[in-house]
Amino acid sequence: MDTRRALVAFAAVAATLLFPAVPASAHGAPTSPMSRGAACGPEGGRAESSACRAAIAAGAAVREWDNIRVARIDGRDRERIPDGELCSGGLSAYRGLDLPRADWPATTLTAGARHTFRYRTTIPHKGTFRFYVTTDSYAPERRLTWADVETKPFLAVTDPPIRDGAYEMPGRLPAGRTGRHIIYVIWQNSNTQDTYYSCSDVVFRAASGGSGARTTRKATPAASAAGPRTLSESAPAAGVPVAAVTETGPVTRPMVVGAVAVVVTALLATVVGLRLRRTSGPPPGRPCGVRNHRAGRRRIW
Ligand SMILES: [Cu+2]
Repeated sequence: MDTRRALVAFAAVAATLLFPAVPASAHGAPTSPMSRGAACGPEGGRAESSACRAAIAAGAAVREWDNIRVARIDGRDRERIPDGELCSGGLSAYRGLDLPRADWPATTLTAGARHTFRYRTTIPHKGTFRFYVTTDSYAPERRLTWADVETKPFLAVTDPPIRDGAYEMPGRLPAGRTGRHIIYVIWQNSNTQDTYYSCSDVVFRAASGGSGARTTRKATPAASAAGPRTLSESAPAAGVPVAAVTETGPVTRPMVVGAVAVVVTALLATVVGLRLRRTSGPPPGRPCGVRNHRAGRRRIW
């Protein structure tokens, strides 16, 4: 009975590893505040908005919303990314994200308030995130140029922790802004040659007078203490061989069961090994080799 249950467990684990319900996504993009690519992508829930439809029609590979990256920029963002193409990183596959529109899906935020910025990833890289806000010259109906982006980031974080599949960066939103703006995020990798670009549309409401900058923070940290670890890629293999060996009963059945368990374990080890090798990324100084984790899916550009 126990062996059967154990085998079912092995099969379930193997199936999860071999056929994950959600395809692994590459690289990353901001999800709080939500970036254009992420909002229009399959998991963003805003693909049907008129802005996203127009972007996709103009060319926006939103299925790879997390792949807006350019190699060998080395911090020369303003020299290398042309005016009017900031949101696409100058990549033609994402040119629809550059459309000047006042109706991009936007996150409403309080100017000057604390905010936990989130940048979704499942393939971690080392590097520095820099968050910039648009200046008062920004007008949504005009193409975004470097002159519309402040020269100094209001937040810069190197190698933040990953929680629930996203880099988490507590910070403070820029003060003195009202209305529609863009938070422009540059993620410069240090263990690959890539730099990632993204535009997050936001609407700043003025801080309510009197209460100052204090905001009621949601009690999310509890989850990290007691909640289940979601990154369980390497965990399942640990208990596998033990369960097969401790089986008691007739001599022949355990041997068959043991042989099956060995095969399953070897399979698991291979899969886990491949996954670990993939997540560890390329050595420093080389471009990220993970071009498209949704390989096999049709490109839409
Ligand atoms: Cu990558």
